[in-house]
Amino acid sequence: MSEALANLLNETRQFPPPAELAAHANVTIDAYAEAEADRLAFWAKQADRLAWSKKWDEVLDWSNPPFAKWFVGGQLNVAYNCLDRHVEAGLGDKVAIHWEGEPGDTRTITYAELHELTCRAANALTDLGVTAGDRVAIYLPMIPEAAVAMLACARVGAAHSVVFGGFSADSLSNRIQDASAKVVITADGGYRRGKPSALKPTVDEAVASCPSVEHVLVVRRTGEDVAWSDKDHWWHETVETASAEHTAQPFDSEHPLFILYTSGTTARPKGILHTTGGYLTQASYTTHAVFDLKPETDVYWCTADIGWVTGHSYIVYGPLSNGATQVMYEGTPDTPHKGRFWEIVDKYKVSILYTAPTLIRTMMKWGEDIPAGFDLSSLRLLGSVGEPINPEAWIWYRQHVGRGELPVVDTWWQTETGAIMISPLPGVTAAKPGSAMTPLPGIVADVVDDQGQSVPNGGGGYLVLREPWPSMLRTIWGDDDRFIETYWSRFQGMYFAGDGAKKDDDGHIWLLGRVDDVMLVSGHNISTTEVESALVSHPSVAEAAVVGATDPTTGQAIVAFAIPRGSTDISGDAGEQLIADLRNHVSKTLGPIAKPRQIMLVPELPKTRSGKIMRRLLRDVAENRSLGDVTTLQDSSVMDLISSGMSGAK
Ligand code: 6R9
Repeated sequence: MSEALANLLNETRQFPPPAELAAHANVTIDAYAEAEADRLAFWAKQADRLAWSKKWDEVLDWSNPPFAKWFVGGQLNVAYNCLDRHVEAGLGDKVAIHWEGEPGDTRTITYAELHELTCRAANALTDLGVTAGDRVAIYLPMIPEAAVAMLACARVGAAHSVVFGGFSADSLSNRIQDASAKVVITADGGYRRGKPSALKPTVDEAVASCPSVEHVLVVRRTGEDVAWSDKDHWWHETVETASAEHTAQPFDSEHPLFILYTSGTTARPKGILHTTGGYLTQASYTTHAVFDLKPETDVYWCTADIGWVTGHSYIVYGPLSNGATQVMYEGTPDTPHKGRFWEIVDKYKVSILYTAPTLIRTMMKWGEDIPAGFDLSSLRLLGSVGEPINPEAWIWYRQHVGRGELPVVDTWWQTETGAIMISPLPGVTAAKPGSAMTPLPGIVADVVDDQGQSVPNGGGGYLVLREPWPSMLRTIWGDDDRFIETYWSRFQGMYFAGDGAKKDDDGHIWLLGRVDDVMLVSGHNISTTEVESALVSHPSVAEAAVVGATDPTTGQAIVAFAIPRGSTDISGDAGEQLIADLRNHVSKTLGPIAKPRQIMLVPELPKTRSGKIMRRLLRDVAENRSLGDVTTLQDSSVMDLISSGMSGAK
């Protein structure tokens, strides 16, 4: 990181935890010292929060790095931990899921009911020939059956591979083939933006090129007509008629639990493999620690899709292993109106809300009047995940959703890490807007320079993890070499996360975006995140994405795409004036080197299904290239909007 830009963000605001929360927090400051004194004993204690059929002999086997084994010799069943043990503890009547369909239909599912559904699904999978060690692909909308399908796989020891509903037939087929999945669980369709959106035709097309698939299990959700083959079985005719009796069998701590493909912005998708004991230990502990979840009183809502790792760890395994009551929502935030999220918070009295910066910035764009129209007084904690949250978005979230008083936990982690790694603790940390702050107890993260040397406070470089952690990926499915090459070769003995980061003067960690996205302008490294945050700090900008485009004089030049806030006038001269203002604003905030060569005002940005901005496509636009692979885009029409606007640009 160049010196001129090493300390660009002069963010000095800091928000201590509310006294009331701190006084009753699940985890206190002592956890850091405890973990530091004996990291493995600390994790063993967290593993003890789960029910094991057989206790482990050794906490960590790291004799063959980077291949870790956690809780070696231990045995447990993940579904038992998420369901049976709560029912056995007398909590069968407690609501597990308040489900809200996009059209407004609802289902309330207790732990006893979720257990029963999962047992039936486990029996149905067994009847279809699924046994421990098999793989099952799941391609479903956000309906309770998605959680049931995952838990049923875990129950019988089959690894699930969840693929975002809405990915193309090619993407689905590649993922099914890579894992040699035996069964696919899907639905006729789901509801998106007010209408049924079919899934089954995509599965039919994908399965045609997947010889490993023996059966397709189809949930009826929309009731639309579907083509039918002899591999197909209706969920309601197989699962719902199967026996409700099923005894969960324990599996080895290192038994595969799931494969999840990273969105892969450039390369071939990587099948990230997670296993049983370590994964559940950390997913469960972090839910307890970071969200301060009190299962007796909280109503928790994570707005992620189940096809994203966030849905795995913080809708299914983390909350359910803790016995939480949660909300699950099928649809989009603006159907049928822009207040839908706040209406849901109000209706179910949600107390913990976990969402993504993209959503917060969208809400900023729509304006604060919308959340102000609902009663959000049930909320007591807010979380963010997926991208760096710009300081202004953080402040807006706290101010307009959190009544100016709620803690915001900005949680850094990855599909590969399996669970949250760097985050404030809500009862301990005085959070700074835009910073993920400190590694959680038991996690050893650092920022290093090109040579792998730890940078001093105030310095920037690459985010690494120095010690193995329980929910770490175990390998890339079928490709140990690529696992070593991608994550463990950049720096000797350290996990390379692929994110740029810096330490501020207090040693707190700020994430700066993927290192692949860093721009090199006249010999200076400039982080996309910092320029984007500078743009979002302007009162007229809701959201921004920045890329480096080839430039004959500076090597790369900064090209920015900005979405104006709600009522900003951008017609004619007003638009030109705003662009000029924004270029000056960035220059003033970060220094002249960071002044964008060009700024486009756009209505939308290209995003993945998990809400991450796809800068690669914007780079194609900025460099006048035809677009690369768009199959992981949430909405492909966005690129037409942007490209057509671009032609008139200077
Ligand atoms: C959980 C998840 C991982 C990448 C990660 C980083 C970005 C996630 C972040 C964040 C800054 C945060 N990321 N959380 N960047 N602050 N709080 O998102 O997993 O989809 O695998 O993405 O997302 O770049 O490396 P995944």
